[in-house]
Amino acid sequence: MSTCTTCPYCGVGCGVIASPDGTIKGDPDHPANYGRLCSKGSALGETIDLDGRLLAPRIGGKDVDWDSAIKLVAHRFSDAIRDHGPDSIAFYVSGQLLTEDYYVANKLMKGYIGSANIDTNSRLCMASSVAGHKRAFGSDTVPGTYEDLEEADLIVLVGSNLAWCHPVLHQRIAAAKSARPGMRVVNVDPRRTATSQLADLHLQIAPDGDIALFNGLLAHIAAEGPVNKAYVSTHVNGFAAAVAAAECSNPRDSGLSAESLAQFYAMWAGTEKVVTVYSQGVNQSACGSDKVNAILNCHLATGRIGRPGMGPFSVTGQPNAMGGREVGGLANMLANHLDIENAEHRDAVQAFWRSPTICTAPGLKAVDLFQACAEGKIKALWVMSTNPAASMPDAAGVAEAIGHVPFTVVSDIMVRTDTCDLADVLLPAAGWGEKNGTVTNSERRISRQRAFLPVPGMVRPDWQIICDVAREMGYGTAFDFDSPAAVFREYAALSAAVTQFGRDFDISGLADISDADYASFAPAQWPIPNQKSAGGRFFEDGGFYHPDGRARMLPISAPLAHVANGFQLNTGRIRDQWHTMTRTGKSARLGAHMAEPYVEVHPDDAKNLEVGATELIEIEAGGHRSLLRALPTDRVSKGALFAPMHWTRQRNASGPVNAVVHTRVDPVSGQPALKSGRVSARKFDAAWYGFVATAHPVRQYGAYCAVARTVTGWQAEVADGRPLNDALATFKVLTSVQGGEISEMNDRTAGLVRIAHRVEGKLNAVMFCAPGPVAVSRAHAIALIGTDAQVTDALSGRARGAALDPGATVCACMGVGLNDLRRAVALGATSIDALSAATGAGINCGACRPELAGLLLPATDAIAAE
Ligand SMILES: Nc1nc2c(c(=O)[nH]1)N[C@H]1C(S)=C(S)[C@@H](COP(=O)(O)OP(=O)(O)OC[C@H]3O[C@@H](n4cnc5c(=O)[nH]c(N)nc54)[C@H](O)[C@@H]3O)O[C@H]1N2
Ligand SMILES: Nc1nc2c(c(=O)[nH]1)N[C@H]1C(S)=C(S)[C@@H](COP(=O)(O)OP(=O)(O)OC[C@H]3O[C@@H](n4cnc5c(=O)[nH]c(N)nc54)[C@H](O)[C@@H]3O)O[C@H]1N2
Ligand code: SF4
Ligand SMILES: [Mo]
Repeated sequence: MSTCTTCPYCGVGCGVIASPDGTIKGDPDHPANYGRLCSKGSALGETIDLDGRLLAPRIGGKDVDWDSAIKLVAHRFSDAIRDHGPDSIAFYVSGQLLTEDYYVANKLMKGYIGSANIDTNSRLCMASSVAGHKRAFGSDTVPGTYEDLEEADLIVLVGSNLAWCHPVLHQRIAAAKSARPGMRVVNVDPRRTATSQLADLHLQIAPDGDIALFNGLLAHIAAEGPVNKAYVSTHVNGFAAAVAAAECSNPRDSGLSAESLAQFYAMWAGTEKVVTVYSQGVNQSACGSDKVNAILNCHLATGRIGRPGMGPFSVTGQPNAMGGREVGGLANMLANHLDIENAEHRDAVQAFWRSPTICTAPGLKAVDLFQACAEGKIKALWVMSTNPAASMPDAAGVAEAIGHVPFTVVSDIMVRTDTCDLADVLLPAAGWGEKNGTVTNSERRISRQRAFLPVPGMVRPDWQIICDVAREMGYGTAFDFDSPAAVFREYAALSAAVTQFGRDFDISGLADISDADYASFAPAQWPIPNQKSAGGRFFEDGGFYHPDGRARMLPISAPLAHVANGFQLNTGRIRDQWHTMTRTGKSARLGAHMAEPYVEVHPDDAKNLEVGATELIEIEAGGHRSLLRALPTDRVSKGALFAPMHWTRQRNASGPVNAVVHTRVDPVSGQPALKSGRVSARKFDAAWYGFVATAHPVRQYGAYCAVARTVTGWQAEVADGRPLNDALATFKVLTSVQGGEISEMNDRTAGLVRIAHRVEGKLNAVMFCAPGPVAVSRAHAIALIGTDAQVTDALSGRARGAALDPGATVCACMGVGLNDLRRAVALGATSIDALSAATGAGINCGACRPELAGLLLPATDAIAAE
């Protein structure tokens, strides 16, 4: 039997049809994706095994029963409240919790413990958008819908690598563009990315040049005419001051040429139907909130908002980033888009909850929260569904800070993560496919996640774990829910109880939803004031949420350029991994796209650092360092580096890249500036490099050791600064092999060592070591593991005869490699469709199509993994 559910990764919120045997298909009826899925969604079936799962509660590393774990957690929290007050407790939660989980966590902290020290990883993700929306609209409202992207004549993607991070939206835009060739796409990003390939114009902006760019646009709009005077005079305050401030900015501070600016301004001003999509290149900045308002100003001035095909569109990252904002998951918000600072709001929520208390002031935001941990102010911490020891800036400092907290609880689905490793108590949560609830996507659409797998071991859904702890703390009936439907009903009833405040978020129409209706709930966009009317756009006719009903344009100044030493470190995502890789890292197919952490560096900088392609770069800041594979490319500008955020201590011996990212935040939103670290960089002096393929997990060894799953087991890329004195001993440490036959080939003059291990006639592990980066076919070595291949073949390092090395995987679904594609290009393929026909690449989920397009460009433009 198959089940309709929702993908647990990005904020597109695609509908998925899943079967217990792991078969995954796109849901043709879901309005987010109409049947499409990207590579991560398609590979969900490969990530639901129980390998590495946390299946029982643990205290101090030992399995215990639930009763002992819940009692300990509740009593330690209650003791901390009694001895040090409510603010000595902190929850750090996640946009990957379901709405029901999030609602009860927030209710417990804000209404019962009586503190607002609950913040979420959305602080690292959406906080600047929330702040910008609230300043402009009086509410945290995303006005548009996905259809606007298809109806627009111009789409501007600012700080968004949509092709890799919201692939199904990217595909929807690509399809609309090929159906309507007049549609244009502009990409604003200091880096050339897979998304740039869809764009008619890539504006390779200076880091944080966005305000200069959009202030210049506003000044242009004011001077050249497309101001919507009727809209502004009826619905908008602050026009004159915003324009005056914009006129003080120099658009050239964006780093763009006068020609590019003129082209972009003419395009934007001259196109009524324009959508400006923005993401982390905007939010994750020390001036992120101001960037958001600089963009919103242009849409408000032209009245291009809330009508089909136009509007600002902040795309959310996590599957329930939007839901978390609705339930008040951030330390400075209350449930239902109500405000902590507003006494009437507080009273109404407290009255509805009939709670003994309610927080009266905003709590600690993520960076401050972990700072308070470091300072000993937090006596008990509960981390749920997020991995801050890897994903927070200054990750090493955060890990140390968690170590300072006398009592740390982590709810996760995995036993080992960088954060789980620091916990006193681990609570096993039900994962995707095992639990029920709702999520809200980027276009405000609420969809059900439904269970389709048996619940393994002792795991419980997060909402239930939170309620168990709350009950044990003595908050009894307020947490006596017997199902996620019951939690959802209360949440919707809260929405009904506070309609007098007239907030944008309204799901009062669901207050009486029955269990059966909840079970069969079809995706619906809020507002849902009653069951018959749902969805739509906001603000076409004004109706903003400031007390006077008008929007506010804000005077925004561009940040002062400051000269700094070293390299600017930009960070972000790759197509086939999700965050800290606890789930996507299980799929060999996804791992094959990019199997190790890397850093994009401009070829001139690489030359100056004397680092060759595939050598290692050591980046350093604040006494911490990270080792990454060098990828010289002019996709980044001189002086800039780009590294993906995904690799953690579990997968790279040198630890997460966030160890070297600073904790600078946006003063308005508290969101960290994760895209603009300052680091020094040098070549890592490796005495040797190695590559290992094995049937079994790798034990990390050496300064650099990046491990990944393969179709036949595991692989590791290794390097160390100390000489390789005993290759065999090193091989045994890495592979943990015992018994069997070992064959070693040594070329002492060239410093080459090759080792193969066979057990009962089957190849179990191979290792290749060399003084420089190891040049053997990874695909060949991996393919031989578990086969009866001869030692000479295994140690030859490349395929014999006609079998050619496919190269790094580009198409994860069909397993097509870069070399396969290059060969097809060499044989005459000149279009994406021809490449697909020749190799099979791109025929399933289509997420690699931007990379296929890149391969058809001149060599230096290719975006695929090299
Ligand atoms: N494959 C994959 N998809 C994901 C995720 C994942 O882990 N993997 N995570 C999800 C989550 S939670 C999120 S938040 C989203 C993030 O989605 P995106 O925001 O699209 O992804 P990022 O790679 O973080 O950053 C986007 C771009 O911002 C650019 N940038 C850096 N500095 C600036 C600047 O000053 N100005 C401008 N204009 N651009 C700049 C970077 O070069 C980068 O290409 O992705 C979601 N989707
Ligand atoms: N340098 C840099 N750092 C960044 C970013 C960046 O662009 N650059 N982006 C930031 C952004 S936007 C985000 S959103 C964060 C994301 O960072 P994190 O939230 O830390 O990353 P995840 O790997 O998604 O962590 C989710 C954790 O929850 C666990 N989990 C999965 N399902 C469940 C469940 O159902 N219940 C429970 N209890 N646990 C579960 C997973 O195993 C995993 O350990 O990273 C931020 N950090
Ligand atoms: S675009 Fe991909 S990752 Fe995002 S929801 Fe859809 S299938 Fe999942
Ligand atoms: Mo995010």
